[in-house]
Amino acid sequence: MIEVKAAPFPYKLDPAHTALVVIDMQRDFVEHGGFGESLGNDVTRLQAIIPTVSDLIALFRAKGWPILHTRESHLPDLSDCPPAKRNRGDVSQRIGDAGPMGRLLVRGEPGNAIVDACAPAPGEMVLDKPGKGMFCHTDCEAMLQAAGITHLVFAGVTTEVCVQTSMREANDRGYECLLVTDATESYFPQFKSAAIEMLTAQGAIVGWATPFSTLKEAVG
Ligand code: TIU
Repeated sequence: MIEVKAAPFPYKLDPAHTALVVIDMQRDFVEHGGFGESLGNDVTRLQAIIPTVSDLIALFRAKGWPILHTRESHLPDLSDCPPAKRNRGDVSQRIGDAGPMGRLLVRGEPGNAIVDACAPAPGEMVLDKPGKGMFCHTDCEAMLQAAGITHLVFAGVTTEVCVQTSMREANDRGYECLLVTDATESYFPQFKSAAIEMLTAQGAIVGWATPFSTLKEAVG
């Protein structure tokens, strides 16, 4: 076990059974004209973490540890997008509507691609998910079990929406979870800090949090 300094106390990382989960680093959330902007958000806030997420991915590649990339996406016929999700935000620019990067949040469209700096390499796991959480209506649990994964290191966007939901789902399924604090971002700084506090409070009720430099130092 590798001990990583973290909040609220050291996280024990099992190097043979740990995967990096990079949540939704898609053009739809970080570039102009995508789904994130259609919801009224300032997407430039999220662009700041791209170099750190890229360095984190490089660290896991150098170690030979598995990486799972998720994409929030819907089928072209939107049969996996319930009205409870589609009828939110600006109704003139809903999921499935045409935008400058193709149809918003639709699988295979240019805007649905992961940004180049964080793009999956051949052989890495890629998971399309229709919800916020990575276990909802996906094969995530089977994929992780097949790879023998018990520990998950989280990065990506947005902290309090898809990252937090996925981390909560993972903890409920028995995974030991660590969030890399400068490899995740929110459109709302106060929501990011609140999410990290909520996840780590009460003796790591959901999991642990640490910055990238601390993780890198620990794993060597
Ligand atoms: N809106 C927002 O903050 N996030 C999302 O809709 N999806 C993800 O977090 N990936």
